[in-house]
Amino acid sequence: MQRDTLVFDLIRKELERQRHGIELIASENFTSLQVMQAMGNVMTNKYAEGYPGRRYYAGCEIVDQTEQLAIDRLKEIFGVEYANVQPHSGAQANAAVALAVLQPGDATLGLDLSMGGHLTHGSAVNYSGKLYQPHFYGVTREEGLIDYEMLEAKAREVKPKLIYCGASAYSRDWDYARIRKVADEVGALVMADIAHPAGLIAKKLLNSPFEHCHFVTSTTHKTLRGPRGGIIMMNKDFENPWGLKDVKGNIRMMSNLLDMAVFPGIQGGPLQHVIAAKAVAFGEILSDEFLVYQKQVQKNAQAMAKAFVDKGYHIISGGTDNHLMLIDLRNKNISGKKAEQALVQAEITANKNMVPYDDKSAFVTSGIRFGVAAITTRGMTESHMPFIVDSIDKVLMNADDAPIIGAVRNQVNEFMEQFILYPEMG
Ligand code: DSN
Repeated sequence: MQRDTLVFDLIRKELERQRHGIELIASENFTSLQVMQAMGNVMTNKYAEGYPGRRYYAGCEIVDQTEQLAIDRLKEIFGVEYANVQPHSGAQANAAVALAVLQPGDATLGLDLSMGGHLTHGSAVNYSGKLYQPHFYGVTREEGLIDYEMLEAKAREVKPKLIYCGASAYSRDWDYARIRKVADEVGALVMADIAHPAGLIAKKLLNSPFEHCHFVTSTTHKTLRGPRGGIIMMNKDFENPWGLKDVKGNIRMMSNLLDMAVFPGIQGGPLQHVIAAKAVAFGEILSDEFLVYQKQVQKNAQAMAKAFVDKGYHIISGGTDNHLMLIDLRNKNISGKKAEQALVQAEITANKNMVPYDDKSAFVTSGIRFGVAAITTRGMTESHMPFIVDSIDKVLMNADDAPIIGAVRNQVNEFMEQFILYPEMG
């Protein structure tokens, strides 16, 4: 068969784009070469519905071993009793927890999307807002911090069955113990979605949700730096408190209900090639090198936040504990949409984002989100952050000036030459 040069040429162009630009999308990263190689392998050919040792297909002896390795390594990383590595994405992981725990129409409580939350935590346009009865908490107007008093008041008022914590655009750590306390009071279960800070939690640089939250979900490709995918974990497997039943009417352990919610609940065949790549990534996360990386992520984020503050930018909550920051651009008279578009011209990639109490729509927004996980993987340290912030500032303050933006782009491309990406790819 003829090689499909059309597609492979585009893949090559994407490699060049990634090499030459500054990647600041907070949910992105660069996998190691071995993680990427593990993803493109013959396991993509294998059907393996079910779980290791109990599949609906023959010939699963080898993929059983990679999946078991991924499960064992993930349990070791977070010190947990239960792990499911099959969710195709974070959204799927969250859907599986909801399916296992909730009945249609049940009340849920999550961080409002417009305050930094996630679509799958009850947004009206997502299954989580259509099938269930979503309620929301927010952040305080002044400090931009999770409004725990509001969360507690809402929980007492609506008595949710499930409380979501975790966010897509929140730069501070979480008080999981406080959330669990009110959850116990109102009879709710708690799910932490740690997709963004998972790498920092893995290396104990942020609070651990595991002893306080019944379920923890994550993606594997953000700060965990693995292939795209999702995971579900529980600190301890537990007998479900409400006697939740499987389809046959049997009361099961939560691990059984979660496994069944992933398959056959919401997914069919697991992506065994991606699970192999997850196993490789989890091996990397267990290394000491990964701790060095995560510490640098935190230092870079703090250095970047400081450089922005020094230039008069308004960071929501005033700074960051993790790998990202959300900037309210209203005092700079530029929308998030325009900022994103101007930055792309300079080959700086970031995404527009609503800020708390935004007066603009989700398509325009008043904010922009920056994350440093990807540039830290490229080898950047605190000393490189001022150049990046200067470049961003120059673009945003001259968003309609093509020659100035062109000059910044040239400087960005030259700057990036020192951070080699995938040299093995030529
Ligand atoms: N909301 C996406 C992000 O944080 O970029 C992930 O689902």
